[in-house]
Amino acid sequence: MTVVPQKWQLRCADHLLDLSSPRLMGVLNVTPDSFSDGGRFLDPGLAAARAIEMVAQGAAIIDIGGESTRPGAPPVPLEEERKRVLPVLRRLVRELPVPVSVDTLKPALMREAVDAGAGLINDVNALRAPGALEAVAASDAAVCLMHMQGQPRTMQAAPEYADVVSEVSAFLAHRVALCEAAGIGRDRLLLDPGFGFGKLDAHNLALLRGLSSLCASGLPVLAGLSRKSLIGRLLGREVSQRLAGSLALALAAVARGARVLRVHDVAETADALALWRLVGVSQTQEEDT
Ligand code: 8Y4
Repeated sequence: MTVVPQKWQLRCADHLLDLSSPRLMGVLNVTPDSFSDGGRFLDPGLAAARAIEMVAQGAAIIDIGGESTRPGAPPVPLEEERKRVLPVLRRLVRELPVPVSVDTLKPALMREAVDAGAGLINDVNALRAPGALEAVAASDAAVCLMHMQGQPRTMQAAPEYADVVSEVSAFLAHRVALCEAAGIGRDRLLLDPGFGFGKLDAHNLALLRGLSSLCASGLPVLAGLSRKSLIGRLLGREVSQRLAGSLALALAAVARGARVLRVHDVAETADALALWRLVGVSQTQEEDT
């Protein structure tokens, strides 16, 4: 009898992440300039305390980022990003019972991160940098392939699509094919439409409305909507006033089949998800094993 690998499990190096129900990825910014958490977690001790707190609140992955990817943010040199990320990563890999993700575009840091035990590489560039595919292929880590039109610095200047849902899906399908050809199995892949990355509000809303079609690829989909500026624009809210909007969009994503939510407010999102589940899980969420 052939053993078919179980669906909705993501292989993250030493961890198998169960995605049979939606999971939370808690954001841990280790940047001095983060829009959201302003330099609070540069110290590995404080970062570890926040990560432990997020896991206690229900995070199934912690995502460490040392380079701000918001529009207009200055690029961070490799050495600086290494100094921010690696001490925190080493500590979290030792102390946390969940996989640790590293948000980076840089292949050199990807290699060091997986060597240090990172379970997932979160690349907003979908492994397009020279050497990035190879860096992940040489590991057992999972990768989140995110769609972005343009480059972080300029992506919001003039986003343009004929059909945003099909263009994002086609881009991701191509990246998946390249990953598989490089030896990164489908059980290590997460897809992400990249809300806010080279998208106008109309594009973001169309992508969220059409998220089910991205989920139809059969690969797990991650949605990152937490506190994003589309909420700010649509509601007229500063970043500190975006929790309610974030929760609404999180549930809208889960309703359309998202399996991972990248969030800042783990406790609050966990409550929203818990009630969502109690109300009843849709076919799309529960079918297959
Ligand atoms: C306030 C708070 C305003 C946060 C803007 C932001 C994604 C991501 C980011 C995402 C994946 C952000 C690293 C942008 N967004 N990775 N990273 N998916 N996979 N902005 O959507 O949070 S950073």
